[in-house]
Amino acid sequence: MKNYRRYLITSALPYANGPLHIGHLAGVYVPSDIYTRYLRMKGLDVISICGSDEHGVPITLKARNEGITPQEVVDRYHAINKKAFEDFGIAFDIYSRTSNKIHYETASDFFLTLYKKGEFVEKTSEQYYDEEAGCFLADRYIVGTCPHCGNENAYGDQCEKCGTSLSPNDLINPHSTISGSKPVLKETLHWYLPLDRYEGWLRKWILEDHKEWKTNVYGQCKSWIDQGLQPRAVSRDLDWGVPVPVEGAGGKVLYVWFDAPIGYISATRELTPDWEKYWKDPETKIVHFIGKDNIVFHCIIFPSMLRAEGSFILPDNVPANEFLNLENDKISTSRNWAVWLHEYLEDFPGKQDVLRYTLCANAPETKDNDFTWKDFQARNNNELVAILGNFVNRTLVLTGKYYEGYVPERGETTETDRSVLEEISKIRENVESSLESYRFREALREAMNLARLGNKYLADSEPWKLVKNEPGRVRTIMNISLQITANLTIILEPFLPFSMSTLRKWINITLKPWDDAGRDDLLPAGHRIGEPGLLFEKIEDSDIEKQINKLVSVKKANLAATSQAMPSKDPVSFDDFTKIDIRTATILEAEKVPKTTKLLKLKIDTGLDVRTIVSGIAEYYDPAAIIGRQISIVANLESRKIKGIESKGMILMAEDRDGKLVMVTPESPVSNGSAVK
Ligand code: B3M
Ligand code: ZN
Repeated sequence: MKNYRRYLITSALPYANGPLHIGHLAGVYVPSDIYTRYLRMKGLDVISICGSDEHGVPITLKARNEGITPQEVVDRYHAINKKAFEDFGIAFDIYSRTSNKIHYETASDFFLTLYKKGEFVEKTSEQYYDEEAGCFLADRYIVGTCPHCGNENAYGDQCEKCGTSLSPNDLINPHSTISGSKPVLKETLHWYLPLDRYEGWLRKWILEDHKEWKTNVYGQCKSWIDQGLQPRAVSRDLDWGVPVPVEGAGGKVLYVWFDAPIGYISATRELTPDWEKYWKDPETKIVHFIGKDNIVFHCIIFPSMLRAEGSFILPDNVPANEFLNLENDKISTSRNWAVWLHEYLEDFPGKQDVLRYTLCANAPETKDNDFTWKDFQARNNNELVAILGNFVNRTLVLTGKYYEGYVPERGETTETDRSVLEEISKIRENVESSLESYRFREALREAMNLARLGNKYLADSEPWKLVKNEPGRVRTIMNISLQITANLTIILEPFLPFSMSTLRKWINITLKPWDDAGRDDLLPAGHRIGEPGLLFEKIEDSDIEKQINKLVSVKKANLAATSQAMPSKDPVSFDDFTKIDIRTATILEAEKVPKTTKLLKLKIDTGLDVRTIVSGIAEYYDPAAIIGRQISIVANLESRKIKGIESKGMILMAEDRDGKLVMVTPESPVSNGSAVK
């Protein structure tokens, strides 16, 4: 492995248009913080860079919705998010922002350099324009009716109700959210980064030279490159962002994904006049921590920009995580389905490390993962309290009790003692190699093995039974337990910085360098330790229930907010109504219609006859589970051929808001063929 002179660690710049939640921490910031703390403890030259991403359309939309300026939006969330990071011990060297002057200069210069070198392609295209407001409209500024689900407030890029991605052309009755008028197409000029020119180079750089990248990252890059890269517009018609620094480009700004990664460079410039050595000297190792939705920008587009510029080095690795779900559902800001960091701290004050621990132990490293409150409780109670806390507590309490808080002399050691002491260095090496390959879950598990080792050592050697008759032996056991404790404050420091700092106070030592882990003399005999407290406390069922109830209320509120029933149809006469013959019936047989995903073929006893009905319910009902079920049918519907099967009648189903179909079943059993009226 190459030895680098210095490290530049970046963490994705969160958008300053909302607060941070556990998904952010688990995906990006906990791993980047662990990694950075580890490198710092190794005594390496490392800087950790982050800041707010303060441009982009969603910020302008939020401002419009709240009747404030985009600057006010980003000021608010920049402050909130900066504080949340500090509260959770995410120790960046700088937390900057892309609305800073230095960023405008850096991004603007970067664009100009590429522009002057002829690295862009200029192209005119047609974009939606609001003639009343006199401005172009980003897709998000166009709303209309979703052609798939009828939602009248679907955006020009996506319907948030049914999740379909759309283009403004798909919308029925599209209108501008600014003036309400119907948008028209108008020509506009933009600058494109011709990614196609970099395809061959990217293929070699990533697919051949970086085979060690995480498989999720490598795989995404490969699929982008294999599909063929297209020129990407790097400017937008918008009035919020870094102005395109070219004459005649009034009303155009840099695309947020062009300026945001340059934000890493601006932040480094803001941090140190020596910034260039971090960005331009090949002796620097650059690592970008991001979430999976940012892979293409960090692995394909930004590197192409850097390469086009010519004087920058490229990242050595881009360890992206997958997504974290919450209680089996996608985290969503608009649906308020999240654990917000500031709310967590209100409910669990002082328990930052418990969350850091759970999120790392369960990080979505190779696939999406689920955060559940039950797992959070179990991790705390069964691991932090029962293993780590228990070991530390016993060690410190016994030292107080037997030796008035002075570290006892270590006498002759047994083979077990020696193998326990030797194990510490091995654990350190294992943690190191996991961290170096960005396997943080594994690193944490390994680090906790030191606490497990200590716990087992104490439990097996039972000093409390020997203290009367073998005081010399007990001094040795306690000395070794204390050395393990001191080593814990090194090895667990990157993961649990709050608790380890507390523990260091109790044992009266300062933070030691990483490479000291493994030493058996961190606490010399005669060293005085302080009064211990409880490192971790049990989390009660009632605390967890409270959190779960909170989520249940969110689900209910969401349901109520979206439960607009479909408008009623035109009136019909009673006579017309009685023409429809609705009857009760029982399902006798059910099977999937081959080569279809939605259809079931049902054999039905209608009381009048036994007949076949084909019904589009296969996505909601398992054939085996509905045999014997009583249902209601339209008995006199003209028969139809569906996939070559004669279907006589129709089963009545209630269609839920999300399109889910539910059978309309008599409340208690009735004879088949009973009329429903
Ligand atoms: N603001 C992160 C996101 O997708 C985006 C990252 C920019 S990193 C240069 O939330
Ligand atoms: Zn829809």
